[in-house]
Amino acid sequence: MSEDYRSMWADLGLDLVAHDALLGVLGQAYQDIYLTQKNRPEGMGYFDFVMSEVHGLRIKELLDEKAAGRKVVGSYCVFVPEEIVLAANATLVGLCSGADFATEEVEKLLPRNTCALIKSSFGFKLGKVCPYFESADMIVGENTCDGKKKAYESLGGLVKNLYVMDLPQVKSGQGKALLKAEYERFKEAVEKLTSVPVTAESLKKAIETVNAKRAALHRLSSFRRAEPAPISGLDALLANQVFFYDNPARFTESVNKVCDELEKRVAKKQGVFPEGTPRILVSGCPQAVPNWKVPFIVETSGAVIVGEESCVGERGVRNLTDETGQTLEEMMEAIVDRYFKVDCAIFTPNPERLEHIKAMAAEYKADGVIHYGLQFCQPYLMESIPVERALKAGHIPTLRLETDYSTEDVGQLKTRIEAFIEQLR
Ligand code: BJ8
Repeated sequence: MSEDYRSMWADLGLDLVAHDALLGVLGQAYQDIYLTQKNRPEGMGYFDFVMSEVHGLRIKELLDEKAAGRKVVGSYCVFVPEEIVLAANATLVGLCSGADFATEEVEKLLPRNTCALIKSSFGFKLGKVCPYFESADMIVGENTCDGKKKAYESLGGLVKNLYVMDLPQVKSGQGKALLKAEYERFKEAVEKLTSVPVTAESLKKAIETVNAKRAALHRLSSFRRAEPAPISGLDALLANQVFFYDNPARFTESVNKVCDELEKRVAKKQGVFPEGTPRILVSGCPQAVPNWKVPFIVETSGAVIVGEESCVGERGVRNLTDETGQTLEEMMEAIVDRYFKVDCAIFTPNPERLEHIKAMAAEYKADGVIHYGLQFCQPYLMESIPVERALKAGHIPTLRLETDYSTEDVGQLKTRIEAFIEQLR
C-alpha cells in the first residue's frame, strides 16, 4: 500500500496496525476464494481491482468529494433511500459489517448472543478499521430487528452524527404512512447536512441513477437463468456487494460490461461450471463483504449458486422506483412505494418473501434452496422454519443453515452442504 494511503488512514483515525492485519487477512481470503476460481468473465477484473482498493482508492475518492463540498452518508440497511441522499448532493456507502473484529471489545457493549452482522459493525468501529465509517458525515441506523434497534442506542455513544430512522413492521396503510413520514424527515436531515435542498430535478436524476444500477444487476441475474450458468455465484455476489460501495455510474457501466460477456457465453452455452452442475438458490440474511464462507463452500463442493434472495441480492434491488413522477411529491411517493415492497423478515406477517423464494427457485431453475441464517438473527431464523416447510411441501429440496462469521464450523458446514448437493444430483 502506498504511503499516501497510510497517511490518509492515519488522518481518519484508523489503528494502522490493526488495519494492516485486517487488510492482510482480507487480501489472503480474496486470493484464496476469488482468484482461484476458473473461467471467470474478464470483466470481473474490474471488481478485483475495486476489492484491492476498497480501503484505498475508493476512500480517496470519497475524501476528494468531501473536499469539494459533498457529504458522505453511511448505512447498514437497504431501507435507507440512496435516491434522497444523491439528490441532496451526498454519497451513500454501505458500512463494513461482514467480518469479526475486536470481538472482546464488542462483547463489553453487546450481549454475546447478538448476530455476527451487528457485532461486526461495532467491531469495525471499536477496532478503528473501517475507513468508510470514519469518512461518513452521518451514520444512519434503522429500527429494523430488535438487535439493530437496541444496538444503535449504544452506537450513538460512539459516533458524532448518528441518525436513526424509524421503520414500519407491518405492511398496512399506517405502516406506509410511517415510512413516508420517515423518508420526509430523512430528506430534511440530509438537506440540513449538505445545505442542498432536494429538488424535482435532482431527485429525478437520482432516481434514474439508482434505477440504472439496479437494472444492471437485473441484467446480470437474467443470464444466471441459463444452463449452464455463465458466472459463479461468488462473482455475482461480489457485484451485489460492490453495489454498496462504488461510484454509481461506474458500477453500472462495469456490471454491464460483465453482462456483455455473459450474453456471449450464454449464446455459446459456455458455463462457468460444466452442464448439469446442481443449481442452488441462497435465501436469507445479507452477506456483506467479506462474508463469502457459504458460497465458497457450495461452489467448491460441486454446485453453482444461481441467485440470492437477500438484501445483498435480489431482495435489495428487485424493485425499481417509478420514473414517471414530475413533482417532488410524486417522486417521494414513488420512492415510498418502491421501498415499502422490500420483504425483509422484520415485517409481520411477511408472506411475499416466501412467494419470492418460490418464484426465484423456478425462474433460476434452482435444484434446491439453502436458507442462510445468521446465528441469533431471530427474524430470519424464525422465518426459515415455515419457509423450509413450504418449500419442501412444494418438492423443493431445502437446507437450513445457521452460522456466523467464524471459520470454526467450516468442516461441519461442508459435510452438510456436500450431502445436500449429493441429494440434488
Ligand atoms: S432490509 S435484512 S438490510 S434489516 S442478520 S442485523 S435482521 S439480527 S440485516 Fe437487514 Fe435491512 Fe432487513 Fe435487509 Fe438483525 Fe438478522 Fe442481524 Fe440483520
